[in-house]
Amino acid sequence: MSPRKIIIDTDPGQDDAVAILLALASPEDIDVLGITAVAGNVPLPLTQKNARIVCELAGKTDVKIFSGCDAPLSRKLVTAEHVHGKTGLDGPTLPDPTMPLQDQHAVDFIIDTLRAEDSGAVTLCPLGPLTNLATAFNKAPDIIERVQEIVLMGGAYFEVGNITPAAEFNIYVDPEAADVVFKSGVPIVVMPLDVTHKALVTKPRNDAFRAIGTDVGIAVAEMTDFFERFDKEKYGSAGAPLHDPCVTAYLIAPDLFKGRHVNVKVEIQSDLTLGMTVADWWGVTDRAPNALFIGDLDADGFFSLLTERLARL
Ligand SMILES: [Ca+2]
Repeated sequence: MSPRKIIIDTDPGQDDAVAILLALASPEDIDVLGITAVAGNVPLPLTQKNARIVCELAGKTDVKIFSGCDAPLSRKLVTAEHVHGKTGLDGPTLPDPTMPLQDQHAVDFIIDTLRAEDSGAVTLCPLGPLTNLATAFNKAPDIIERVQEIVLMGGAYFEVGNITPAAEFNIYVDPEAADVVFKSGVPIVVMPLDVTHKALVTKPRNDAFRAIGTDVGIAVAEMTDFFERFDKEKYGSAGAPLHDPCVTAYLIAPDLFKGRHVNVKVEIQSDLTLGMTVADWWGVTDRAPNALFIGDLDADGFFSLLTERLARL
């Protein structure tokens, strides 16, 4: 099989960085057509810069990186420096990037790519708020039916919220954009907190990254070290959850994951539960399934895949 063509839409973020590194380390499985940055964990000037820092760390300076939307469709941007640090990539000391940012807007790159490639040949992989995707779908509805699949990190159901009691960060930041995406009719695979909170970087797993001994291995160990203090304090968990790498790992090894085809709707009105992903896990409504909502993963298999692939960079 030829590698799957993808666009990574991202707001790096330490876990975004690891997701990108996994994709770039896996050319036999994944062909990264471009990386589009969006405002999220930190403001856009930092997310586009961090995307370039990560590609340079991987030694992949030919990857095309685009800057996208700097604010949600109709709300004020909420960021997450309390989790990711001031730069979004706090932890390792990494040099400022010298590789270029493309001139084209991320939204136009998404539109042009979907029109230029065969219909059904491109998968979209959002790792942040869904603003760039929704803007592209609103601007060019003809591209919607050309998307092969959307594999995204976002939402939560049994694990409930991390930014509010009801909502996960990516969906909460731009619930209207998430609503557009979940109503689009494109096949969607969702990596909610329900599964990402099972992908924990325990001490032995962090040691395994460090033991790779390369710049990439050490940087990933330092990033997950930094990231972990927040989750240890908040959840009392054994380490940092690697949210976004679940997306790129799914593209390589879908058998590591288990979920259900269910209906998912995004709350866009209530102040109390804004951005909640209401997943009909028990099939108690007649709403048609629109997403494969993942609930479990083989965590050991996931970390061995990740460590083995990162060692290639
Ligand atoms: Ca992210």
